[in-house]
Amino acid sequence: MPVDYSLYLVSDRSMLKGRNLFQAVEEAIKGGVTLVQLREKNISSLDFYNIALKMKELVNHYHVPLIINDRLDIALAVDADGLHIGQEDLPLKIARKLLGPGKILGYSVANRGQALFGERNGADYLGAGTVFPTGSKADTGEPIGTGNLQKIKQAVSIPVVGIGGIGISNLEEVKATGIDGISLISAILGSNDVEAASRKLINLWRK
Ligand code: TZP
Ligand code: MG
Repeated sequence: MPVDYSLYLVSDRSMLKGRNLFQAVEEAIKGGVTLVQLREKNISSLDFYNIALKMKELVNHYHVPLIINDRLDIALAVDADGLHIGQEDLPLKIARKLLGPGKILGYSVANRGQALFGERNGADYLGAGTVFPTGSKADTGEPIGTGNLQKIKQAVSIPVVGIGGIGISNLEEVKATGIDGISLISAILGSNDVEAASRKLINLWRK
């Protein structure tokens, strides 16, 4: 089935100010999120596995695919719909081989060269960024801006999603690059009304 990358939520429990992660993700899906990535740092494998198992059941109930950040073993263990890896995670080719051909494999890139490498080595989609400065990830490197985002999109034929600092205020500029979707943390999970924020973003994106 084709994947809808339009509004791609990346999870971050530190944004939730005590709110429940599963509830927040459910609200986001009701508002229009089309894809969910479970991203967990500093957590035991057992906790990650248990959260992933529950998250898969929740998002698949709404026919939304679940992507696991970084951890191939967790993705396989819960039979997630896909895996997202970065420049310092497992080599892309190895991840593709171990994940199998039927799963979605995402790859983080910051320039055209990395994008071409990703396309050649088995990525199904690219997460390009950070597009703008972001407070949600420490080690992003310099923002690439929408000019480079557009260059990345034009260099490859696989879907490209933009990530980093994207929200209502810069959505038009991001959309003008022709990319396939936007990937966000704080504009959704940092909002007091996760469902309303998601609805506003998807409506603007689809306008
Ligand atoms: N990878 C590149 S930027 C980023 C990640 C995970 C953080 C995105 O978060 P936000 O709050 O949407 O800027
Ligand atoms: Mg990673």
